[in-house]
Order: sequence, then C-alpha cells, then structure tokens
Amino acid sequence: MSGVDLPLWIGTIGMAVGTLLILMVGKRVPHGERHHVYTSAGVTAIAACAYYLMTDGRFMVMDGEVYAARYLDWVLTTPLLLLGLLTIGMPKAGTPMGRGGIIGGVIGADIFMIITGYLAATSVDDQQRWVFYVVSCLAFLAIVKTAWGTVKASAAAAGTGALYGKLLNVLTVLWFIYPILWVLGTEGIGVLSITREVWVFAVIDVCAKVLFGLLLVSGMSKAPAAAE
Ligand code: RET
Repeated sequence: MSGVDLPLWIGTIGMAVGTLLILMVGKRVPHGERHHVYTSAGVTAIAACAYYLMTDGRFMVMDGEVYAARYLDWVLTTPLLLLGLLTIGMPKAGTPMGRGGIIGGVIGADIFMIITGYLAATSVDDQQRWVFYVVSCLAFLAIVKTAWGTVKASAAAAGTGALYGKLLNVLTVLWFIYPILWVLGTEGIGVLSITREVWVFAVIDVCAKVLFGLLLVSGMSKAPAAAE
C-alpha cells in the first residue's frame, strides 16, 4: 500500500457513507424540495466514484503527477454544489427576473474555473501554468463576489438569508483552501509531497461535499416553505 492509498480509500468510503447519510436525513425534507436531496447525494456519489477510480491510479496524467479524475469530479460536482446554494439564495418565489441568468453565469464561471485549473495543472510551460492559474482564480473571485453580493441580497429579501448565509460561510472557507493547496502541492511549487496533498484534498473534499450536503439538506427539512 503506498502513501496515497489510505487517503484515497478514506475519500471513497467517506463519500459513499456520506451519500447514504444525505439520503437518510433527506427523508425529512418535504417532497417539493427533494431535488436538493438528490442533487446533494448525486455530488457525493460522483465523488465516491472518482475517489474509487483514483485508488487504482487510473486517469493520471503528466507522468503520474496529476489526477485527471479529480478535475473530472470537480467539473461535474462543483456546478451542482453551486446550484444547491444559489437556488436557496434565490428561491423561485421572491426573486425578481434575472435568476436564471445569474445561476447560469455563476455555473459557467465555475466550469471555466475548473477547466483552466486543469490546463494550469497539465502545463509543460511555466508561463502557461501561472497564466491559467490566475485566469482560474479570477473566475473563482467572480463566483465569490456574486454569491456574497447579488445572491446574498436576494436571500435576505426572500427570507432564506439564515440558511443561505450559513452555507455560504462554509463554502467560502472550504473553497478558498483549494487554490492555496494547489499552489503548495505538486501542481504548483511543490513544497507539499503528493501524499500530504492527497490527504488534505481528501479531508476538504469530504467536508465540502458531505458536510455541506448534510447542512443543506437538514436546513431544508427545517425551513420547508422558505426556499425552493
Ligand atoms: C484550482 C486551481 C486553479 C485556481 C483555482 C482552483 C479552484 C478550485 C476549487 C475547487 C473546489 C472543489 C470542490 C470540491 C468538492 O469536493 C482548480 C484548484 C481557483 C475552488 C468544492
């Protein structure tokens, strides 16, 4: 067993158990809001598959330095995490027009952030690496700005501010760790060994998906009429 095996298996099992927990807690969510449960459980189920794939060492690129499966996971799951957050901040009833455009714009920026992050990670040229990294960070800042600005104001007006604010705090703290860890890890300047990097990613991935999903779903079971 190599050093990265244990965190990768912890990630696989953590995401699989997290999926079951989200589905269990989700039983308390009223039927009209159940889409939140399935989206959150879908996120952890996708991540369980991605971690399982990584235990095999498959989908590795750049001479075994970059897990492409990680980016495949993120490009699918981060839009779904944002969709959950944004639809709580901008419930259908109570949000003026522009809701679809804001959700689409944020998710578009997010997909762009992950794709440019992948291009940075797989660059052979240092200039390309850091230009794509900065571009990805700009997309990330645009997402954070919209979530803290327009959407937060909408949540306050629509009466979902408490749950939205809690989820936004957790999401912001956890998501900011990713670009920092990336710089310190093998994709960036490499002061962290691949084993340490895989450990930290496994822990924050489980928090950003399982903990976040459980908070969202239990929040929806308590405030059924408040959000969509
Ligand atoms: C990268 C590197 C380039 C710059 C930025 C990044 C941001 C990544 C983020 C990932 C979030 C992942 C989550 C996964 C859940 O399990 C691509 C690391 C800004 C924010 C929430």
